[in-house]
Amino acid sequence: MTWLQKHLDERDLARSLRADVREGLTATPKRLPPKWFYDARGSRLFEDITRLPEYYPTRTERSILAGNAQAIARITEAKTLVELGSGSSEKTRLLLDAMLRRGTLGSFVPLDVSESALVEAVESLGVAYPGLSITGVVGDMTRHLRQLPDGDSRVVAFLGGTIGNLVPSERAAFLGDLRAALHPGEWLLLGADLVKDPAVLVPAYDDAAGVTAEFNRNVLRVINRELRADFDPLAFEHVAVWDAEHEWIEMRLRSARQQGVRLTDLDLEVSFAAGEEIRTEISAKFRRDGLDAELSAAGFALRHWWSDPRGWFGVALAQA
Ligand code: AVJ
Repeated sequence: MTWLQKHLDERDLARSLRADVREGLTATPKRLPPKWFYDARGSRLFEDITRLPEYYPTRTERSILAGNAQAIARITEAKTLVELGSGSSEKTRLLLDAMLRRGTLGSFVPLDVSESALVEAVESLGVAYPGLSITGVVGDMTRHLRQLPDGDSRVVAFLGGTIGNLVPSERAAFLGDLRAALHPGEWLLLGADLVKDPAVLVPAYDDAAGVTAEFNRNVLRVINRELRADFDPLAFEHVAVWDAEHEWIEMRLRSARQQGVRLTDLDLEVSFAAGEEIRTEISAKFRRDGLDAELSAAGFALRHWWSDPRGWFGVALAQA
């Protein structure tokens, strides 16, 4: 059986896009939040990224989950699996299979801002897992955690390293809210990309085929369409830099020349100096100890930690 719960509609999304773009493009330095990459084309480009030779996180996390899904099912005895930012829910199948084999699991609750991606995932999972109750929640994981369906023995999976899109203060707020939404004893399964040689990190965000560059520029195409703006995406260069102090990758779009952009629906004109950059994403990289401290500060206890042989990606299982 499948269900859909909506906490966001087109109008909420349009409103928050307008606010984010106005705020970000009138700030110094300019910035745009990464959540607006993911329209249908952006989601497809991200799927392409996950298959690039340089982009190791997805396949590394998948190998960790494949090797430990059974242990995760045994330790958590999950009755409900919640997945935040589920996208296509592909890696989730590893967890669902293990939890179903264990015999504890009754429901799956994927949450995503993209209704189309969610509906697609819910429908294909509904066919693959006919005995499972699946409730798709259209929502923003930083705003709608309290509206997650209540249950018992829930495991909240937040995979892919998406926690790295948040700066430390945002992570503290997010983890605190998540802890507050859970009952003591429930679980967080968290995937985090780890600090490593920048010679590995940077190409993962600046691939030879230019897919990440197109993904990055896609936010400008989204703004053009949704806010009737006239960005020339090809007049912005893709930039990926390793910030060693903050231990995060920063993606930026660098204006190739002095130019003006009109955003009709915001009644806003924005000018760019030659070489001026918009920060479009941070992707923070973690160390086990740092993550342990952040989890503890939010009221979670780190119970298990799995990594790959090269120590490139970490999966934490923490208990509320
Ligand atoms: C989906 C946020 C985990 O940070 O690695 C991939 C997004 N950006 N390439 C990441 C992304 C550029 C990705 N996350």
